[in-house]
Amino acid sequence: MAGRFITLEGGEGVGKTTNIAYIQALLEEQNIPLLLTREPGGTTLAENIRQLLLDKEQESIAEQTELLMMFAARAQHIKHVIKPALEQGTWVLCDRFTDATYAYQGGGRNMALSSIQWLENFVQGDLRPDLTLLLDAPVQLGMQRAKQRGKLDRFESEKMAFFEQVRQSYLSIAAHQSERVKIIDATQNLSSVQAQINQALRAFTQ
Ligand code: Z5A
Repeated sequence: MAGRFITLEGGEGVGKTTNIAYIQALLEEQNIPLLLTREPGGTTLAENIRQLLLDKEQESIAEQTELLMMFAARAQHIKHVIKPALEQGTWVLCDRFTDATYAYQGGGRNMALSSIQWLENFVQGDLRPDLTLLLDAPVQLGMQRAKQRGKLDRFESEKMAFFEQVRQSYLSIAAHQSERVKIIDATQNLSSVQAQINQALRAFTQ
């Protein structure tokens, strides 16, 4: 495909949303046509699934249901947004993708990695991110930052042990796929985080 696919990953409050505009500016400086999107979400139906997933007032969601809803939203997103953009030569910058499923449903909820792998192949075919920026910070720090923004959603209301497993899963993915996944130390102040992002993107676009 002509466009490149970049994803942004990390636990709660590590600064993904904060840094998206910065990454957008860096790529647009190089005249790269870019589409910003997010998961779960990115189409009307997938955003509706997102609302259901984040709402903590409804009936409890079985972990199998949660996993299938993540991939249902993803299938819709890939077919209607991500693939058409990449095929046209537009780059796609996505706030979270399947690494989040390995980290949250695999690491956090202890679901079998073989089930996630099967769904990944079924839904994505050979589509995988070309570059992933993993913003990493201790769970406590990310949670403190996330809490500053107000009410916690269904995921953010999980216990610390859950988020620790999520973080360790992300770090394990980065260790095994170091060509694709670049770790950004998100404990630093914003300008230092952005300097690291800049360096990783320049290495990728050169
Ligand atoms: N999920 C899943 O389980 N499985 C999947 O397959 C997928 C997702 C795709 C929604 O994700 C939930 O879906 C998510 C996982 C699950 N769980 N949760 N929760 P989301 O991406 O929409 O939600 P999120 O992870 O909660 O994102 P977030 O909390 O918005 O975090 P963030 O975007 O990384 O952080 P931020 O809003 O940019 O920053 C937080 C605060 O910190 C803010 O006030 C900033 O000004 C401040 N900040 C940021 N960087 C810094 C630095 N460097 N220094 C100081 N302060 C900073």
